[in-house]
Amino acid sequence: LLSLMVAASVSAQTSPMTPDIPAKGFVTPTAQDNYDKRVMMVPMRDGTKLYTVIVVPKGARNAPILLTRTPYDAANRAKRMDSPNMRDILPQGDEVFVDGGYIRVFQDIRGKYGSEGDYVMTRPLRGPLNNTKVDHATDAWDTIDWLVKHVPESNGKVGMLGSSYEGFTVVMALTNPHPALKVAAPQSPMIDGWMGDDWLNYGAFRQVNFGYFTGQLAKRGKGPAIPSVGYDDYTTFLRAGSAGDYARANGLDQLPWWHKLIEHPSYDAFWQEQALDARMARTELKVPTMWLQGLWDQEDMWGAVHSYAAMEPRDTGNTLNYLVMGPWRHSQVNYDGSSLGALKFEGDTALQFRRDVLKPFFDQYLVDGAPKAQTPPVLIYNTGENHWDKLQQWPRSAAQSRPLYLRAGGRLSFEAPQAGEATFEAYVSDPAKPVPFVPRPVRFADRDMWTSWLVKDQRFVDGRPDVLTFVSEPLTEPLRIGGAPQVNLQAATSGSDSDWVVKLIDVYPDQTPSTPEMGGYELSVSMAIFRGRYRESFSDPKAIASNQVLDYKFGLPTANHVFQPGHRVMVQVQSSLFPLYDRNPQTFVPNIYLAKPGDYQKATQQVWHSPQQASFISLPVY
Ligand code: PG9
Repeated sequence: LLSLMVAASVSAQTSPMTPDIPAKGFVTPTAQDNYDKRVMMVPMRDGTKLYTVIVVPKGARNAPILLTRTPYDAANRAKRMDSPNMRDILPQGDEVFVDGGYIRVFQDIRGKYGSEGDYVMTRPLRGPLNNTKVDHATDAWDTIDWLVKHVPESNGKVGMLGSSYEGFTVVMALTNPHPALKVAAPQSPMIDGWMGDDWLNYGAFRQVNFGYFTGQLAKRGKGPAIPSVGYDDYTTFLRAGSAGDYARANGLDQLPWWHKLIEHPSYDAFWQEQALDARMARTELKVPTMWLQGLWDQEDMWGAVHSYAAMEPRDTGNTLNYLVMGPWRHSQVNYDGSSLGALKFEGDTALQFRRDVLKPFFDQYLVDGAPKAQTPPVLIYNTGENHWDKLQQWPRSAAQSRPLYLRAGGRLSFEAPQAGEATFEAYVSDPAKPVPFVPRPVRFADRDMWTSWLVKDQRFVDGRPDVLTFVSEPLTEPLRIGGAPQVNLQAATSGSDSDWVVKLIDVYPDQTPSTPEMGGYELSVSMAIFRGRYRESFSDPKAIASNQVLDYKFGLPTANHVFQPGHRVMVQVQSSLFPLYDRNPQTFVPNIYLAKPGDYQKATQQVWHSPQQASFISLPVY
């Protein structure tokens, strides 16, 4: 009897041989999710459908929509982790908006990931470079139009934000905004790829982009990385030769984008037509816009601040054009902003901004009945005194341009060079031994290195025979700068082309008892590389007359810094930043991307500091 009872109870249970993968498929219970995630293919005017993820808080009514258009996989952007909580599935930067009950939308731009259509890198606006009927302005318009008609929980108001490429798509939407687009925050937007954002800096090419090209362009989804043949990218790139040689060896000449780049080495119509700051200067101001970037933004140092400047003259009421610059690396605004490399700030500056400034600003325009936010026209972190500055305009109205002179004997002073002093300093720039941009071994794939390299202690090159160093006496009072320092270099080269790298550096006192590791630290406050062939014209490069002292004028990135008493100011001058930037062969060739091994020649560089040929940096002092 007992054995009969056991058999009966076993047969009522799951047989040991029941297949363990359910025939009906497995359904994750969603009942407890506090959000509803919808994936829609949203139709554009040309019939192309774009993959759109819409995350709606459960029970939402009259909620605003926050939209980001991305080339970086919308599905993934809305899936930080698996969780029933909307706050967990969305990126860290969105948390304040989730807490505020926003509907969140991510959309793949045409041609990437789940979206239909063809992909064109930073697709130009319709016009001379784009003869189709669509661009990111029309796609944003069509998307917003669809969203306000098809998301019943929304109040019909849309805000756009996003960083970098996602910031670029925000700006594209602003060139012809849909009436429901009520507010925007382009964060580190790619605005001018030739002048300083992403691809080049004043004509010098950033080789770190090669991995980005294969990742973005080899396929619709995520493409492959470039296999690393050695541990030190310095060696790898040096052995490869020119950027063109490296590209060919690694298959990049299969990518049309690479051909577009090398066919337009100079600032020709291809680049000028795409420069969005120039475009925004001609665009009617309609949407309150908060331009945003990091003060040490290693990718998009140009865009936001120049776009703000382009629009500012027309924002007479100070109600539509805003600027925010934090002590951040690229896109750090959306993560933790307590530190960058060796620098520590007063709390989580990124969270402070998102919670106390960005969110109230968006609420004002998007949330029905929200109060007017107390948004300063300019909010910029003071990197020497470690606090936020709220200002009416940028650059600071009080800032006066004051020349800081390079002087004989490696000195730096506000007094101009005197007669009788040595008149120049010289060094040999050897393309076979370029100056590294970070200590070797260089690993482009090392994210910590890449995100913090602009604040690296510059002592690692100070003293190299091919780096000139000019340094002031310890300051007896604070030196306050607010604006973009301007380089005025009087320099000669024995070659017929040359790069000039200038760094403005804050040298900490030898001893800093509370932070001993910062003793003597050489913090670059602002730096840039300038390709000498563009001395007279960015669009029409010319060979440099050898051994003639010529002036090189260019702007450094914006700084809001106080050099503290006891600190010294330093300027370093060198002719390469490798392998981040491709080497200048120092012999004039039609196209540096395609330089041949024999074109690379040593050159003797002279930096002049005579009374007649004085080199200086104009500092925006206040
Ligand atoms: N800096 C990246 C990028 C922007 C625009 C074009 C290409 C690359 C980014 O972080 O999106």
